[in-house]
Amino acid sequence: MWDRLLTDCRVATMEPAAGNPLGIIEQGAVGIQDGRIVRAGKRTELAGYQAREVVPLGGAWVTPGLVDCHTHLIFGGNRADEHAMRRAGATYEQIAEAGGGIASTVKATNAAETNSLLASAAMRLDALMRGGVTTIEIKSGYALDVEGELRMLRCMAALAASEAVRISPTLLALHALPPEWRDRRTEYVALVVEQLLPAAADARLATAVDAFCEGVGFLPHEVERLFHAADNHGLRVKLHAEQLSNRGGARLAARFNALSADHLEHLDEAGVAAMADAGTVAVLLPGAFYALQETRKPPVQMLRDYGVPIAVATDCNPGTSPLLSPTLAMNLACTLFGLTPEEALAGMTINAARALGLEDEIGSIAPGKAADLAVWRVESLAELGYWIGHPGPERRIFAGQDS
Ligand code: DI6
Ligand code: FE
Repeated sequence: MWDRLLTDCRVATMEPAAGNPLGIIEQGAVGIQDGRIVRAGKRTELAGYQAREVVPLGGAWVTPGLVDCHTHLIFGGNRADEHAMRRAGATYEQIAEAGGGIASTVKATNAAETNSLLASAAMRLDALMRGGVTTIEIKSGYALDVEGELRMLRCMAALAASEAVRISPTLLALHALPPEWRDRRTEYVALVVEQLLPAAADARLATAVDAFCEGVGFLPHEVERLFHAADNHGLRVKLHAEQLSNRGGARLAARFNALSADHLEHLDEAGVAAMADAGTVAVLLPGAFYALQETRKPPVQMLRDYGVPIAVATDCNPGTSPLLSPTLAMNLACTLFGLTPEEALAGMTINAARALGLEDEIGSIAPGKAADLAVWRVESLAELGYWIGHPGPERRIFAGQDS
């Protein structure tokens, strides 16, 4: 006997079939057992199965729970003051050079008690979860010393234990050079590569490693050292690449079989081709594009032409994307980057799962996968990327349970 049978619903399995890219099942039903999906199909096909609880959904849409595959959710303070400075004409780089930007969040993060860091992150997490998120990637990167970065990773483990959400922890090892290391770049990279990364890997606190490959961040040869170390410690890699300029980051990431390259506004054809060959997912972050009032868009058509899977994420962070709504990220991806509503939905489900290396576990409604689902009271799926900040699903099901 199954635990639950969701019935009288329309299901977007996100398992593509011929002529049915979203794997839609009209008049569908979904069987759940031990927190996993046992079967999805026509309600008539599933009618013969017994379930302890039958949940009629009155024609609502069921999708996989949303996957936010790129966030910097944990940080102290916020940067509303910079929002004002930017309105007065300052650029992100100018603010960073004047000691604001990431450096100011690092100060606030390191000054915060662990409990208050957790409380503020939980508040943001709650907003994203109410928006339909059932899996979230969180990056460290706002401590910039060994103990502090490990503390950020431990906060992720604590949130995973206390909240009804799956957390994919990423060590954002090379985010910004701390000012006190200004004249010792190489030594800082060595500290990260030789001490921080091995400590995080040994303690199993992170599953992937990331870096900010940019003029205001780290250069490709520095990122390469980090990626070699990640390989040696069995950690997957991801990269903030070609956000503000083209540094060849996407090609570098692809050479290391990266799970994803993220941002990509300045991505060129060589980068797209390399990503296609490596199966690296393109993670688009329209919240940062919007907040920075960028004008150069990622090459979406070229990504499509080369068959690079496209994901969409909030990039929730205090500096460039204070975005707390997954469906608003989908809307922005459609409106600003020209994704179709279907692409935006795939971008926050199956392709986001791929960007985390979790495509066997989550991201679509298929037998054996986690029963992480969202039930939407909408007429059509296009509404998810249509409302400018949809309030979220009517029900959010995590590991088979309403939460
Ligand atoms: N790229 C971003 O958009 C964020 N980090 C990064 O590497 C910005 C982080 C911040 O400004 O606090
Ligand atoms: Fe980011």
